[in-house]
Amino acid sequence: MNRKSFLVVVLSVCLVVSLVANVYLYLSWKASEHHSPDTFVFSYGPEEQSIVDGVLFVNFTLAMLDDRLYIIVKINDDDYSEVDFLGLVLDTNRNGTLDSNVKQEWNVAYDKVYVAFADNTTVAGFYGAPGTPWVGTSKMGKMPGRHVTSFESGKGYVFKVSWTMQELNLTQIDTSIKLHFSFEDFWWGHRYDLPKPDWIVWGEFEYVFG
Ligand SMILES: [Ca+2]
Ligand SMILES: [Ca+2]
Repeated sequence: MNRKSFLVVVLSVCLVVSLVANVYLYLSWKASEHHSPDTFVFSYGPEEQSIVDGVLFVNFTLAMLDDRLYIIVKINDDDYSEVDFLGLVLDTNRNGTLDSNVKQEWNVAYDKVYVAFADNTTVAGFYGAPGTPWVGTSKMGKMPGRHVTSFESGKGYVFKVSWTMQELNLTQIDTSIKLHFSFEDFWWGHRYDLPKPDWIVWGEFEYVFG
């Protein structure tokens, strides 16, 4: 190989390496632009709840894709009831805390409270009377929800719901949102009495999406 051919080979190799590096960088950039889903798992032992005999798991998977927040929640409840529900509170008034909406003053921007019944209906929800940190439901006004629920014996529930950034009052500079959840399992007498704490689990977390 003469000197000229050798240089051509070296330059060709450099070009290929550069091309591969650029493709890799492009793919990395694409990957970071599309935030990968995040998972949050909560567990409640038999001493903390009466919903299942063993440990109850509430498994959140969230993803911010194309300006839409997707939420998937798996709960290993062992029996279906149309009035089992997942309550969600999202910090949509963007003050960094999850606020009670029980008082409902006309000039206050409240956080979003969403009730996802197992039968895909929803109703007005109320969050956070002092000392009762779970979501309560209105007795009237049940309507089709925007969520989709499935129940499989031996596995439990999967709740799926999504909102646009605009619906959640999020802008491009926002990088996280705080959430509260409550899951309430049906028990006999449920409709005529106060909720029983051991039929409810709840938790809070902050989802960082950028
Ligand atoms: Ca149940
Ligand atoms: Ca708030």
